[in-house]
Amino acid sequence: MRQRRTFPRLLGSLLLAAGLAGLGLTGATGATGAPRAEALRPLGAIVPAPASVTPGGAPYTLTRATAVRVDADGTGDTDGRATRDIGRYLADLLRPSTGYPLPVVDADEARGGILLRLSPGATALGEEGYELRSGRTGVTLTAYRPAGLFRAVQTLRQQLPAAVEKRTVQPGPWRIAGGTVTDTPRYAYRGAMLDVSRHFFTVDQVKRYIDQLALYKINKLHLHLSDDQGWRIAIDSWPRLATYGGSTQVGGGPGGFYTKDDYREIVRYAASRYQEVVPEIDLPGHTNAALASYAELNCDGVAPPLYTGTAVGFSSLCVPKEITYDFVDDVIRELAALTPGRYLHIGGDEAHSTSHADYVAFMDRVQPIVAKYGKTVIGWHQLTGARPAEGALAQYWGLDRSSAAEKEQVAAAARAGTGIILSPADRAYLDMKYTKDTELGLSWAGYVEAQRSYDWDPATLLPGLPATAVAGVEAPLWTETISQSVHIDRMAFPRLPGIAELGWSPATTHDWATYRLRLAQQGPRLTALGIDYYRSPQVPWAAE
Ligand code: NGO
Repeated sequence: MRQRRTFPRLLGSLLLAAGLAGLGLTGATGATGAPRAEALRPLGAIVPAPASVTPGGAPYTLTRATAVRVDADGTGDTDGRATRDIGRYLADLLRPSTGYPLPVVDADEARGGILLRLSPGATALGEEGYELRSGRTGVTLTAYRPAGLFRAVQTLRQQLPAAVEKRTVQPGPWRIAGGTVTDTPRYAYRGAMLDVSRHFFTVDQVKRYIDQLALYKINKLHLHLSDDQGWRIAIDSWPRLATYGGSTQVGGGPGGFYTKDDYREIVRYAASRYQEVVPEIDLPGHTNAALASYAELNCDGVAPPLYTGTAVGFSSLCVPKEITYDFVDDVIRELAALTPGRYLHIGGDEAHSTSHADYVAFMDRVQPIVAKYGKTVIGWHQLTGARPAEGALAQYWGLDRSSAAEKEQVAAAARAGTGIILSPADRAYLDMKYTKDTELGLSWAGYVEAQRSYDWDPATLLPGLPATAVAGVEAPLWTETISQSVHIDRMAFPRLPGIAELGWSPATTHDWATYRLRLAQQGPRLTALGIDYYRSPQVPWAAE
């Protein structure tokens, strides 16, 4: 690969300031009184910030004659299917607003236009990296692997005016600034979690969120599939889990569950957006829905009623009973068989009604079951109080004000080899209220405004944590107060893009003062996508 220039903070700020001044902000009117077309977005003024940007040369302008060309003789996509699918995805994104035909063709059937190519030589780009080159005659997206091309498409999309996201024909012009972006992610794990247990969300609602996550290069979709208030995945060997345990939700609504085909459809759709589904069955606490469905899982043999409140920490599987492990084995076997991804999340948080000794004994038995079915364990960071299996990841959800001892327990596990996913609740939890006036959400971890959620460094958050132990970041969205897509939109945006940037962009680009300007330009794009985001007063939102 060619020499790369990193995007130093000062240069970045200057370019951005100059570029944003030139943007002239949509909605302003020119001398004639007509709305001024959005000026050219400076190369790299996107979210997440790219690793390396070299602006220069003439922009490329999409026209009615533009073709999307695919060249798929590359590594890992010998029949060209993945590359062609990404080309189609791109054309589908651009057609409604541009009104152009944008045929998807083999690379040698046309010239110029937008070329998507896999290059077997571009190993330095890794799984998800890409290069975007834009000039007068065309745009070329190059990657080593299909996932890299998919990420490149998101960059190209964000370089175009926000109106490109609309579903009706818009005036244009559709220009992409000239130059080269070379980009690889800082962390391999960049997740978003959706709690479908407290409130159930349909397959279509999950797909909507997947599409939103794709725009910010998220690559893991963690589904919190079971909790006290609802069991959301069909398990053939224990059918009442879903049919009875899934029959309600917080507040007493009808709940719901995914059939195995529903779940496969979510997995397939996520994969088409290069997101790996990480299913979670929360154990041994947060299990009231299961305990209510099968009396024999309870130590006293009596099934509790279904639960529709929001308290935590009151339920536990019966650690001494053998049937508990038959149950866990069956559930993990069936879920692992449905899940092509590497991970299986076993919860492990707030097991307040399980003794420490029982908790450790339980985790000693359950982690090998996950391994037996070919998956890698993820647990909430309380797992570090037991004996995390080799290769396991622990998901840290503590706070600035968490005790030094709790933080050290996690850091020590990391030094002993456990990988860490960072989801500090007072930064990364999307269900925390922004301010005291936020209608939705909780506030037990504090208020989390846009700046607070962005302004931390995954590498230094936990004292004594080796930088190499950080697998990445994840933004969880718990849904005690959230029951509709518009609620998801309002809580995830604008914080989700910030967490996504922490996961993707090099530490050298981390700077709130310049980030907020790039974020401000996302406003009209989110609106064009139909996302009614929280207008944080900390961000100088671009006019719409
Ligand atoms: C905690 C708790 C969840 C709540 C959430 C609400 C974890 C890991 N366990 O996070 O059950 O839904 O807070 O913010």
